[in-house]
Amino acid sequence: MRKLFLLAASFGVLSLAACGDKTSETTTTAATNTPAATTTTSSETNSEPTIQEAKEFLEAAEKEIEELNEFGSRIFWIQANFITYDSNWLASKVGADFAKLSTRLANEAKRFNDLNLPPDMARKMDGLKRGSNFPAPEKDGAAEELSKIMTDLDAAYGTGKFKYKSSDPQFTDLYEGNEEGVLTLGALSDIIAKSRNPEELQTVWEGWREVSPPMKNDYSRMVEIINEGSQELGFPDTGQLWRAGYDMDADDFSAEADRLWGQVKPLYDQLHCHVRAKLNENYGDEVVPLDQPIRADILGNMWGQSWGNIYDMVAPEGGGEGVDVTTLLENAGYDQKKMVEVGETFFTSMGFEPLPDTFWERSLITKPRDREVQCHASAWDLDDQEDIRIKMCTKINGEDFSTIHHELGHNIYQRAYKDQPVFYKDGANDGFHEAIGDMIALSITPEYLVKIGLLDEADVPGADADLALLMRQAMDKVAFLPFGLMVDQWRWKVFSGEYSPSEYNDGWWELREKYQGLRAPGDRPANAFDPGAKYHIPGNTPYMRYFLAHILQFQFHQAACEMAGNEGPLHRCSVYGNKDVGQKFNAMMEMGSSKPWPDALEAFTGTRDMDGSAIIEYFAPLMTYLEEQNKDRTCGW
Ligand code: X8Z
Ligand code: ZN
Repeated sequence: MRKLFLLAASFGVLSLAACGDKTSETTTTAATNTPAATTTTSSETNSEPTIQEAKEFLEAAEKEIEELNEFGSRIFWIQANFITYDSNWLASKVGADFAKLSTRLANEAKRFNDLNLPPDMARKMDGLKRGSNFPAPEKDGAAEELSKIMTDLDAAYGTGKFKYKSSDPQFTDLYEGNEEGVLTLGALSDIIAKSRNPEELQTVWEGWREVSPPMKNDYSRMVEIINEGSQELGFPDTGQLWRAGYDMDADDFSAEADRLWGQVKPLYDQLHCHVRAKLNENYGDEVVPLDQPIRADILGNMWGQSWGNIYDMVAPEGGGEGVDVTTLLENAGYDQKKMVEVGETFFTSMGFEPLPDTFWERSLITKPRDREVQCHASAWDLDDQEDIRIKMCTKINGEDFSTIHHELGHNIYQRAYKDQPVFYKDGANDGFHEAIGDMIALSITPEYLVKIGLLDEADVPGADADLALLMRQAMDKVAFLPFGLMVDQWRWKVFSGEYSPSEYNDGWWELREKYQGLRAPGDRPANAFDPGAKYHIPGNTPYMRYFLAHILQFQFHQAACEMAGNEGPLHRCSVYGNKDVGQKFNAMMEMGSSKPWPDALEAFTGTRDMDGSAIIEYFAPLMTYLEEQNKDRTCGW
């Protein structure tokens, strides 16, 4: 849950946990034993605080945060890599320390509210006053209770399993050394990706969701705690706190998300219509009725969030084959490490420094057989300097090849802003952080694959394969958009109380249907807590960032390709080897969160607005094709 790139700052210095303790109840009581508190002289003497005191407060706060960051990160790293009673205990303890520090600093910062601070200091104070994304109230024991719940939820997800024996020979490998058939999420996801048997898909899909009902009480208790914490920070609820982290009014941010969705929804609607029709051809009316939302278990992904694994069912006829990266990796005998090495080469080709030796010594790249690991991929920065790493139970396939670029993008960003003060060691907004590596992965074109020796020149698909290439991308990127949006629509409603605990699951499906046009394969049990079966809910990671990233990465790609003088279609453009683009990209990343995000966006793209028109341009030929395919169909659900 608490990977480091979430740890330091993010519009709240410590976005990982939160809260306060006895010593933080007032700004003056903390004076005795903390560096930040040593600046409280003026409040002790009842005089107005000065700008000099504010400056000293920020310097002291920075030191405290840096120290706890490194200590805490190393504990969280151990916990995520070895989930045991003791590592959970440690993570829970240090999480409470973060929570307390965050709340104490937020409260202390309020002392300077009436000062007319220079803009940079005001920005740092604002960040501190937003506390963390999961703030606990100040009262005794709240930080500890919150941190334990968050640790337990994360561990419950990371250790989740379901016993299922498939008789399908393509899954024999999953049972090697595991005759009992107790499967982890990785194995269950393989079945969802590859099985075309609706009964099997339903069983496995429902089976994984048995991991989450036990989380529900903890989750609702957590919501109570962080809402109280948010209110103490001055926000009506935690959703408002989260939405306040985008250099604009919280309500304006909701409207901004709606506006972006409005730009891309027509494209999603066309894709949905076509995919449902193709699934209907494969599965028939009973499994895929043409006037209903699509069953969420038959889309090749455990959450129906990206659909690339069922590309074979929707491949455009006569549109060429496209390129199947999984097959290329297998044919070339790549192992997991080689996949990461090649990912690194993309960044070095653009002028970025190679990853440090410690990256290779300390990262986790393959799934260990003999211990519990939080397998959800993440990127870490352990010392806010050079100790960057990834943790990933990598599979040798195209999806994970992209995810490697995604994770390395986080690491490259972290290293780019390492000289910023700790308050600004973060993305321009959280969507930027998620978009960096994805933007690079958009440059994995057939021509690029030739350059790295994965594809023969003679096998580069011609223009007749453009639709196939676009369809492959759309199945992942376009399909993702409404999922990226709905996860936090759900959380915002949970935080505001619009969904009470008894409505958690129905609310989840209301939004799954509304935005994605999906439905569960069968009735859900009364105790179901399906949101808990998606990592970011028990892992407590905000999700709107991924929606934004899916918009931003196409904006970045479009701008980069323009810089590179690309004249062909966007989906054939690769900025591999382009050092000018690398330099400009780095200039944006070096800013961290020191400036409002529109400044960072402008530095790279020349525009100050997030804008869905780049993704629309990218997929324009596919849109035309989809509209043609759908013209006699009834779309919608
Ligand atoms: O969680 C992730 C990354 C780590 S930040 C692997 N992603 C989201 C997900 O898996 O749900 C990347 C895309 C969306
Ligand atoms: Zn990420």
